[in-house]
Amino acid sequence: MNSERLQDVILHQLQTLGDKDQFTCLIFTHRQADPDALCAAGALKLLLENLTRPPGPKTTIIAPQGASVLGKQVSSALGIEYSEEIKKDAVPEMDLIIVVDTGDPKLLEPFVGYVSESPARKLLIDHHASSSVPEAWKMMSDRIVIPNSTSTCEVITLGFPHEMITKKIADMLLAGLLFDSQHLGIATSSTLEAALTLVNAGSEISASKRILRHEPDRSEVIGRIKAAQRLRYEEAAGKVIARSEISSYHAAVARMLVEIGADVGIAYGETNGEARVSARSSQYFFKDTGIDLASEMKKVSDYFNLVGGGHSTAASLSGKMDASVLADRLVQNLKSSLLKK
Ligand SMILES: [Mn+2]
Repeated sequence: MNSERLQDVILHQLQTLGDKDQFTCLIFTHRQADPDALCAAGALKLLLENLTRPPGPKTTIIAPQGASVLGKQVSSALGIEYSEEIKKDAVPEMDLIIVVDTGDPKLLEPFVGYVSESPARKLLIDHHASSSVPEAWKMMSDRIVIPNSTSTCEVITLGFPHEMITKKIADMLLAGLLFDSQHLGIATSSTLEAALTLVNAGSEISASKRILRHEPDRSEVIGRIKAAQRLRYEEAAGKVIARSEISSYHAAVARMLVEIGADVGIAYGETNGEARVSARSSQYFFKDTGIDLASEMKKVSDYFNLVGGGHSTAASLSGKMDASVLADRLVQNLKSSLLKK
């Protein structure tokens, strides 16, 4: 993508809206929004205001089924307001719908029908490889998908001229970029280029890292300890796959399992009547074996007709199903992939 293409696409979409005094816009994140999704949405809302003449657009950010723990923490620190709900009859009235950081339309549930049926102009901005498949997002009028980007915030930073990026916008984009690039641990040259743009706009890496620092509360600490008590592991082809059943904090527990040395950590259990499975692997595991957790998770979710996906070293799935059956299937698939290597 050349550096201003995203801005051009948005300007073109705004032109098609005609000479309205004020237009209305919805920005959707994926469900259980993470810092990259919420920061991308918050920054885009401000960029849209700067692209239009007063009174500017009326923009609402919708995080279907709310935000993750860290998503909530980051949005309150940066003043990103979002809503979990939208009335069905409000959606067809919208002029523009933008979906950010969402690798599959099903991750907009329970609102995917609202979005697909709306006559609004629709734009997808994403970095998940699954979004680059042409069939994935037929409902959108335009798509900006850069699978090599480590975050949606990186895509947005590089998609606008530097002068458009104020300190406030940069603070949001840097937090999202740091989160998804694992604090620059998997940064590419364009991640660094984007980070430099944001730092030059007045944002600070140390301040963004502080916003992202997660202090587990007592219930999370107890959850992690319980998960440690229930830990089970298997070995295949010299790799350790650790898993534990827990009713919440799945992402934190999966990460913890990798932190203590497992090659793959899997946390699974039932939350609000729905199974959740979260998996993490080390970067070394991915480099060494080529096993991509996003596609492994998608295999399991497709098999059971559920929703799942993510990135090469971090993926999740959810749906109405016995969580341990899903975890068993994932472990079996991982073992057979490992033994084929
Ligand atoms: Mn992301």
